[in-house]
Amino acid sequence: MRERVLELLREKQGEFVSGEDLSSKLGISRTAVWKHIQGLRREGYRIEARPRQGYLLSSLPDLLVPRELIRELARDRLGSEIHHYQTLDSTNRKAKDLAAHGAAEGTVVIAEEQTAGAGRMGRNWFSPAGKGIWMSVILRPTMLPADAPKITLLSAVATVRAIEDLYGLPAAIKWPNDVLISGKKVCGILTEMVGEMDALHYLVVGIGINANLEERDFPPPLRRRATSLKVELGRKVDRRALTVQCLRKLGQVYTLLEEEGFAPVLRLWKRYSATLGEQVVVQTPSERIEGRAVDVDADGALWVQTWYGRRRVVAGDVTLRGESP
Ligand code: BT5
Repeated sequence: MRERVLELLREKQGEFVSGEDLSSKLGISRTAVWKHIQGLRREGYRIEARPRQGYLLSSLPDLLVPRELIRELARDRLGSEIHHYQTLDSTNRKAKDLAAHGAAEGTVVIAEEQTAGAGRMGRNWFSPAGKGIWMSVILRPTMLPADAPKITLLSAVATVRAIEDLYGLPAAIKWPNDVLISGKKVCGILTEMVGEMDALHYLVVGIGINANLEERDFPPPLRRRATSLKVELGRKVDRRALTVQCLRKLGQVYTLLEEEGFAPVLRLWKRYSATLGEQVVVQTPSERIEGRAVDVDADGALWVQTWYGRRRVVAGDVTLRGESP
């Protein structure tokens, strides 16, 4: 019933709808209408109430409410099921839980705030309330576990395209998983896989985008290296539109991978790369490699030309020349 009250208010957005109208259209009492209005207000909908005029929906909540996202994603591949939380330790952790219990491909977990947002290799991801997009998507691709890194590259492409489409900002990808604007990190991606040696069960793609953080919101050690869309644009962004666009692009590039293989995805990745051609230092789990980033191959691995030959890197952290580590 709450949904139907909202639908009627939405139809008349900008105009008052009388309580009497609502109660007769829905076949409920005016007190019941009032209760639903109160419920919607608690969810963050701004609804004005005036004697004799009724109710007016003046704004939607600045929250990533599933109902608002699902409406927009009705014709898309991902996001038909969305779990939204005010606070979670980590959306990746929650998504893994749900996937382990059979959640379908395309299920999305979103939190307004994460208390233990995860980066790669046990690092933390700073995720303050209401300021970013902290979300995880469950995918169940038919691929080998060794192919999972391709999904990280693919997700970075999708995010860059969403940012470019909505804001015209020149975002670029630092191998493997960072999205940068003006050389600073605006988004990080953490892909986690659950499977056996030769069978991938599912993947969780965690995407963290700094949407509306101000420079002062970042802890001091991050300030030099991190940025947000708000900082870059000089205005607040609509987190809902950004979430929708990211999921839409992710679905599209994922379909491209399934239909045409990794080659076209890799071409896109290279177009947005901030890494290729650059002098880099790569810290892998076992060593430090210095040289020029010359290629990313069909498996998503980075090739570095060093003074002693070419090296292939499958996992590691890249520092670009001029960037502080
Ligand atoms: C990443 O790791 O960049 C992956 C981040 C993935 C976060 C998303 S949010 C939704 C989902 N749920 C989760 O729990 N995680 C995912 P890595 O490349 O290891 O980078 C981590 C490093 O980035 C940290 O050590 C900091 O230096 C820096 N960092 C932390 N928070 C940041 C932020 N909000 N913006 C920019 N840089 C940040």
